[in-house]
Amino acid sequence: MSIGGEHVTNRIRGADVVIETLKAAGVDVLFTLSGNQIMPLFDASLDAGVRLIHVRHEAAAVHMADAFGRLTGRAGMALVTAGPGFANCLSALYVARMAESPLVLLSGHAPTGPLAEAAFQHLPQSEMAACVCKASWTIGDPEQLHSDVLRAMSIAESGRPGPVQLSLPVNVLEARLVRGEQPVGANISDHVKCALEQHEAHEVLDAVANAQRPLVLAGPAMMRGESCTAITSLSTAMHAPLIGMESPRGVNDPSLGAVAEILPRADLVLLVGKRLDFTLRQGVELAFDSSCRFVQLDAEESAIELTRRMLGDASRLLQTHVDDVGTSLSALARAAQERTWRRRQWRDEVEAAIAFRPTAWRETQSSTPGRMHPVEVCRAVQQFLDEGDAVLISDGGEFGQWAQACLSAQERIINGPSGSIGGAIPFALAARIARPHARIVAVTGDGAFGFHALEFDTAVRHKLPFIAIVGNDAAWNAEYQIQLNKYGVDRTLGCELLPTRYDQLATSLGAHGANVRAAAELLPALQRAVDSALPTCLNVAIERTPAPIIRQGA
Ligand SMILES: Cc1ncc(C[n+]2csc(CCOP(=O)(O)OP(=O)(O)O)c2C)c(N)n1
Repeated sequence: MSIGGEHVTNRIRGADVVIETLKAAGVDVLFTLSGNQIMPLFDASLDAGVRLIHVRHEAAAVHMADAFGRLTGRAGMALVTAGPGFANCLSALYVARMAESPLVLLSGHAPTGPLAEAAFQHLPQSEMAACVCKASWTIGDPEQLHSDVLRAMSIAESGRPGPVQLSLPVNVLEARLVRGEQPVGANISDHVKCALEQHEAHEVLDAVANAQRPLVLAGPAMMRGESCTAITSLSTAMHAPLIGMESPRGVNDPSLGAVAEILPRADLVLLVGKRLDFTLRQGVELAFDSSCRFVQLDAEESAIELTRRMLGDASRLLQTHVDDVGTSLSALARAAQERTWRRRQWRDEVEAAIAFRPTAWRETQSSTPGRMHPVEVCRAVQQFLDEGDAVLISDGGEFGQWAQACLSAQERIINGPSGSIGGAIPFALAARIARPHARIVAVTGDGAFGFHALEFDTAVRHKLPFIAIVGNDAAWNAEYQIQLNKYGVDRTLGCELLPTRYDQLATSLGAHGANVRAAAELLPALQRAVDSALPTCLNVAIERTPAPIIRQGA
């Protein structure tokens, strides 16, 4: 059979080009929710052997791609339908953007043409996504599918990583193309990989060497993968303590202990892929002394510009370098190893501040019968995490802050500077795929759990076991605490929840569940969760406790 003289087997759909391109680029899994405009891509996935994880809400698919991207360093892939399916993703894209997480969102799109605006589910998708993505565009020419998909992945992964959104009109996906004739694109990346020149690297090192109390501050992407290894070895070589900043609570990030107290003593801050933004303020003031100087390495000129505006005084910004920060870091780490550095007691002081937790927490117990204090929960969970390789996932809210203060694991995913809640459960499913042999533990408040609780259904269908610990205080406690503090005990409104048995919700979906009322029950419950080999929800009754703000004097 032939079409227009061409043998039919030479002709493939645009959708096949997309999926074959992804497969050849090493993509094995797409996080997706079906819809009219993307069904050709589902069909193409069948032949290519790409795994589809079909979720219950589009935002969950983006959160999963986000977590996958953070854990692997490769762009996680989400696939959603046009219009409303796409629009459901915007908040999750913002989370990924702020967490500097590489992902590509492929969205269906109404057919292009003169009547496009009158089409079913038409939206200006690229324009909408532009606010929360590194790049976004619509592919109008089927011949561009191959190179544009690769380009999207490359943009997502390079420089400051982040989400990229590609809209794929259904007529483009259904167009017939001759296999293998699409332009490859010699340079598919917009990003030029350049590192610091050697003399520039030495200028940076000189600034640190001349300081008494230098700090290295790293942004979210710098605290993952190879960048994390390079920045840790740089900081170790220079005896300049490293502070990784990933939390929306900034200098009050409970996983950084009492670090807020120490920042005003720094005389030089090396910002590495770290924007001088709200996270580095205490109230309205910058968290540093006015005599503190800055050196900045960043992939984006806009981050340098922001520092200038935040500081006001240009003389405080000694050096700036716009480069591929990952490559520059390796160059810096190498150059730093060649020098002799003096040991600074300052480094011990900073590390002690970060490690500081009130000793009273070792004994903390609940004063409410039938409810645990978050610290009691964390003591048991930490024992469990210590037993093997683990990924800790923490949502926001007050319970999440306790988890971040008290728990550690080899790898950790938190909501990130967006401060958005609700991502923990989808993060956990993707972590199971990225880390098939690790213990995956997601800690979440009951409010945040509700956002994507039905992803337990996805986890059961796709056999993705993990453990969710739902701190159930029957409240949106973070907001309840604001009401108490700001407006008074008589003016709390609307932040109550029911003491729902979320374990029963999970078991109704085919998962394992247990209701835990005492700290002594937790470790056995965690062990039973592992033995079940099922996704597990532990409903854990906790006190309504405000999040910790850690100070050494307090
Ligand atoms: C998407 C989003 N919606 C709303 C908020 C505001 N918010 C922050 S914490 C919080 C309460 C969280 O409640 P829960 O998950 O139960 O945790 P808790 O504070 O009770 O421990 C809310 C509503 C937010 N940060 N992100």
